[in-house]
Amino acid sequence: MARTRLIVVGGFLGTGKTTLIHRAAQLLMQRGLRVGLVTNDQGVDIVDTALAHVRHLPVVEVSGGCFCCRFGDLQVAIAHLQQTIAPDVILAEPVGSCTDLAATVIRPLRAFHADTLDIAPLTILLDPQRDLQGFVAAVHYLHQQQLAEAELIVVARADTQLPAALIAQQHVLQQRYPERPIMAVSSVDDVSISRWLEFVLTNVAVPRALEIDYVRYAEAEAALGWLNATINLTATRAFLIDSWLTGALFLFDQALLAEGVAIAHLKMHAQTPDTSAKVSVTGTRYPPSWDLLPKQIPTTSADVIINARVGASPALLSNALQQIVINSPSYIRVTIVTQACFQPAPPQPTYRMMTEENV
Ligand SMILES: Nc1nc2c(ncn2[C@@H]2O[C@H](COP(=O)(O)OP(=O)(O)OP(=O)(O)O)[C@@H](O)[C@H]2O)c(=O)[nH]1
Ligand SMILES: [Mg+2]
Repeated sequence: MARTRLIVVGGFLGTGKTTLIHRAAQLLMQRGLRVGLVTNDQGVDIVDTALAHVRHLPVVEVSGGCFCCRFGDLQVAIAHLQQTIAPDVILAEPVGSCTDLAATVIRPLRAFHADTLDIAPLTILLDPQRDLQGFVAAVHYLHQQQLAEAELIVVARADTQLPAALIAQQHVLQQRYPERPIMAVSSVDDVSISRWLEFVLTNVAVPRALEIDYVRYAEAEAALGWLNATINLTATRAFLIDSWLTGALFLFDQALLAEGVAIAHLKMHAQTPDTSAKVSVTGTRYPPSWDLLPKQIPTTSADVIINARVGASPALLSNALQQIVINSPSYIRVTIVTQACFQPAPPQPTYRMMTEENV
């Protein structure tokens, strides 16, 4: 079997992992390379997977738990891509509330699949403007651990900051995390993505040794509320899907704001008979950002996937979803098809290899 380069891109919820991976995949495909994606989530019905399908990017998902707890499923996903499309490159995105990837994902993959996989240095994305206020201390700990195990720190969303601020942030990061490459990337700047690709295509992983306090890690996971839902819209009058999504985001945001709940990432994907849409909000009162702007074709039906990750109990998320159902315009009937609200369980990795000796 031909060798595959595996690039794992981690980082906190909503930092920009999927956006970077999708654009990088498109750039690699333009170079004539075969590329596959692996998505990951604690639940099923994953917006990131739906978006990959719309963009015609080959994708396999590992659902119902993070890569470390579903290591067998990750192996199956990689093998499936290797057998079906023989990818030169696989880009894999672990859940944004995941850490200890070096010990639980990278080292086990090196131990069992060195014959077919070349594993790139672990990239961790950081959004320096991200405000984690509103999240409990354990979530801050999780965020720090993610960065501490990075082999490459990518300062994401470089386009949203002044050059001087970017330089200052990289300087601070370099002092906090010495001996580590740091680069700034914007997902709307192909030059910066190519620079990142150059690094992860030509270097190999040297996983860092990191002691993680699993009690605090589990506390962080438990402090997050997760909602994965699919809903169906049917209307007696045609409507524009972007208007409906804008209203739904507002209703959801308001319901959480009323309870003082911090949003990590709220994303929605919609499919009508004629067009697709995808929109995200990565903080309370943050403006929506559109990753798929739908065609302005009125519709009377749509299927919507909603993924929300917030700093609150699942019950509040269920209530926020109800606000969308109750407050949609009367001519649009909103039916919840599937709904899963939960707190991620304490991580129980299949393997935990603390040193290279295990490899
Ligand atoms: N301006 C700008 N926006 C970005 C950039 N990268 C991501 N975004 C936006 O941020 C939002 C969240 O990005 P995602 O790529 O979905 O983030 P993620 O890390 O995959 O999120 P999770 O999978 O939920 O952890 C999207 O709406 C993107 O358009 C960037 O470089 N610049
Ligand atoms: Mg993502």
